[in-house]
Amino acid sequence: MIVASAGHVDHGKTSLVRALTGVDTDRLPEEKRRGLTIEPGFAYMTGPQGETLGFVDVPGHERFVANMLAGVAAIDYVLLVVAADDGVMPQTREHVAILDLLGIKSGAVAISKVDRVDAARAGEVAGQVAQLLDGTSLADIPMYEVSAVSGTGVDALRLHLLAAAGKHARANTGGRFRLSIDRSFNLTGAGLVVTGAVVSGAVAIGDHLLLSPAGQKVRIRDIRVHDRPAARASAGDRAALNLTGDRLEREQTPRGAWVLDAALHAPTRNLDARFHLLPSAPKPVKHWLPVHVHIAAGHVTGHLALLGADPIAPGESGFVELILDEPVGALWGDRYIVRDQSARQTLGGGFVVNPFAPPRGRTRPQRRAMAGALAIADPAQALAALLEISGQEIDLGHFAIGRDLRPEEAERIFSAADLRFFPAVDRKFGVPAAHWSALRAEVLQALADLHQRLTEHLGCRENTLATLLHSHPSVFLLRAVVRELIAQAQIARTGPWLHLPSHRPVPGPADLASWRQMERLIERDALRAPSLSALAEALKKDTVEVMKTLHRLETLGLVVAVAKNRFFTLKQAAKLAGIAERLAASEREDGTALTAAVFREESGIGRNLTIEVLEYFDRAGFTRRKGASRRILRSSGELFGNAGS
Ligand SMILES: Nc1nc2c(ncn2[C@@H]2O[C@H](COP(=O)(O)OP(=O)(O)O)[C@@H](O)[C@H]2O)c(=O)[nH]1
Ligand SMILES: [Mg+2]
Repeated sequence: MIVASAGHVDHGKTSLVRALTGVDTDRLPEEKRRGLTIEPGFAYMTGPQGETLGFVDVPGHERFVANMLAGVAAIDYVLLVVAADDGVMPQTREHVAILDLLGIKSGAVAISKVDRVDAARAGEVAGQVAQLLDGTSLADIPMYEVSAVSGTGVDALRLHLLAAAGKHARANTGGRFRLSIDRSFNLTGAGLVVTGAVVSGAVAIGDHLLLSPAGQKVRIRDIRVHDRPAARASAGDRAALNLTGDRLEREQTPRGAWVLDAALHAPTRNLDARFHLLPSAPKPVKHWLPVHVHIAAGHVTGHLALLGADPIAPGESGFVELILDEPVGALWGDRYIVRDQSARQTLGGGFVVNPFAPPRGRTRPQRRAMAGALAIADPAQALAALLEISGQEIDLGHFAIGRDLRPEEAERIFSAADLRFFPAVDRKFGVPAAHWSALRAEVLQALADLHQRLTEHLGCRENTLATLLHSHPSVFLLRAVVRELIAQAQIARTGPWLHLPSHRPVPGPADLASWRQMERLIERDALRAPSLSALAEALKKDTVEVMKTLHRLETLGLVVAVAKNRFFTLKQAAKLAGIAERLAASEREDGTALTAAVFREESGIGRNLTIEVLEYFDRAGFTRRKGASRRILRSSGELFGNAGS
């Protein structure tokens, strides 16, 4: 069990830890000189039954609250020290508020320096402390009157702490491994060592992990737990890990960084969170308040944005988005503390409900409702509540990481919810099945309406379709639904146009005559379509007139505008797409399949046309360029139907 001290400066925290353990935790020369704790210090002891107690002794001075926060991050037992002569002082209050916000429920109070006061005064201070703790997470914890000078009460307190350690249930040993770094240093001969509290899971020598948010791969070379060599460390331990890794730098291990299982690496700068504003805060929280956010052992600057319109008044709670100036690693339920811009005062804090805040819609009521649903602790219930409100897709990968769900567990929860799954750029999304079917129906209806009102057009582009829908689906969701409808032949795509398969606009007699003539000319050189001016010349017509006709033929789905001054027949475009598809499927020795050089060779359309066509394919969402080659995003059949065969 790890015990953190807390309380006002000079109230005897360091002296008491020394009296309990025999270890002086003020180890820095400056601390010795000033008789003042600046950095968290550490001490360990073992009881008669082998119970281990670790102490984190934190500074009490108001200037070092950030260091105090680093010390109490991830501990679960507190020793609140209040001097019997001074009684409750400002940092006694601030520390208690912080411990309450961090949700720390176990601990003991030491009324210290009782050698300086009479019994009545000690009792009076005990009363003050009880009043202060009333209504907090630490209400009703036991109190001990002690003196580090005379030794009064020290043995009784030590016995109590050892008994508590014996009974103490380890936190989150089931989760994946996470350790919040509070110190790092280079040790001659060993290399980089980081220390901190293991928040979840376990680690063994030889394990491969990641530094987050840096993303640096590391291997665990050596482990010490509570200052002794160990083969493994697990949740609830304080550990020192000796790390190795290619290009590993100490800069990658600042206070507040994590050593973690690679599956939990998800740096973020935007988090939705539950926030409680302390009653002591000077004024309500308004939108975009500049703050210091303390999360795990570290802190970053950033802003608080309100989710919803109403300011949060002192003593009240609400949902906020934390917008951070630098990325942090954080998961669902992680506690955080907010201090004011000048880092003088603790304003409040709470816990993270969504480490991956949506980029938009902060003021929409739906966003607040989503945060509320995500605040639910049980993942299955949270997902159900979320689906009820959102109707939008849910990033299931993010959901699983945020809650540290194992793949089996995630699968079980997702399949129990009535979801439709769909992929988008290496990610997996889900929407309520009912929402999916409603969107299908809406798409079919929108196209039917469009065809009725715009008889001379074959259809509309996908982004135009999006604007015709009242449900405002995301690009990913609409694309997935359209893809399914095309696969089931409920709708068709011809070139850029989406339409109902039955819809065939009939060209007027003049357009039909032009088309017959033009088709022959455009296809005269196989796949090499002529430029607009060459076509006009061949037709002995004015370029602008030819252009007008081509645009009409384009809306009829007969030609596609590959570039501003070049039109291909749909059949040519489909054939070219077929070539691209074939090339992409046949992997070459150098790993590049669909390159411009190879495409030019296969199609015989020459250098300039090759570039025009491939860039058109990129714009049409058929291919995506990566370096010299391209990969296929959707089938040519999905884009051009069977016009090429
Ligand atoms: N008389 C008396 N003085 C104490 C006791 N504990 C600490 N002190 C003195 O109080 C001062 C502050 O103690 P320290 O442990 O550094 O307090 P911290 O700032 O809370 O860590 C030092 O001068 C100590 O010698 C005690 O039990 N009795
Ligand atoms: Mg001290």
